[in-house]
Amino acid sequence: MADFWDRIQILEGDITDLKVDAIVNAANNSLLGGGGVDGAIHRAAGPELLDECRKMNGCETGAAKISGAYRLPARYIIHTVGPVWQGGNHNEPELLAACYRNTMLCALENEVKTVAFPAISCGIYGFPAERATVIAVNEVYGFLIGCDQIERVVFVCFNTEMLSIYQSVLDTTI
Ligand code: AR6
Repeated sequence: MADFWDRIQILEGDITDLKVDAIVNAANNSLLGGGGVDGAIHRAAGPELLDECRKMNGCETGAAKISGAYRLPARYIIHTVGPVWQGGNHNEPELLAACYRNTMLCALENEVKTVAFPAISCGIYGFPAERATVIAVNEVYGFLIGCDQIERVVFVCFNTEMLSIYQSVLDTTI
């Protein structure tokens, strides 16, 4: 087993390039694709992904559902639906925390050992990046403490600004 701190990593890049057991998709309730990372994942995985997603009956905000990854180097995609930011008084923090927890539970149930997350809700859904990052890091950290099966969690940042937010949250909150 790797040292605990080696189990949480951050990197700047495109999540569709990662060869991990599961990448996480920041999807919408329909699970039928969209813009942002969702669009990138569907484009890279190919049309078979949409065929499978059509049979999944959507996904509630805060929940997570797993599919195959088709043409991606990953084995699975775990789709989760983050909250749309509406000012912070509409349960957004709790719903975002639920996305991370339910995704980790889904990973556990499917014997996934390595998972890569994008910054759920931080793009089109408008969640303030620092607040979202604190939630992401705390939920994943708390989960990993009680779980040996998941060996590595990667937070994938799409640009340098997001990378430095994750870096400072990791340096200060845990
Ligand atoms: N790899 C890693 N991160 C990425 C990539 C990528 N290829 N592309 C974008 N990001 P967003 P949301 C980052 O908007 O806010 C879709 O239409 C991006 O810079 O993808 O949860 C869905 O269908 C940002 O930091 O997801 C929903 O309707 C983060 O991923 C809606 O957008 C999340 O941005 C979900 O919005």
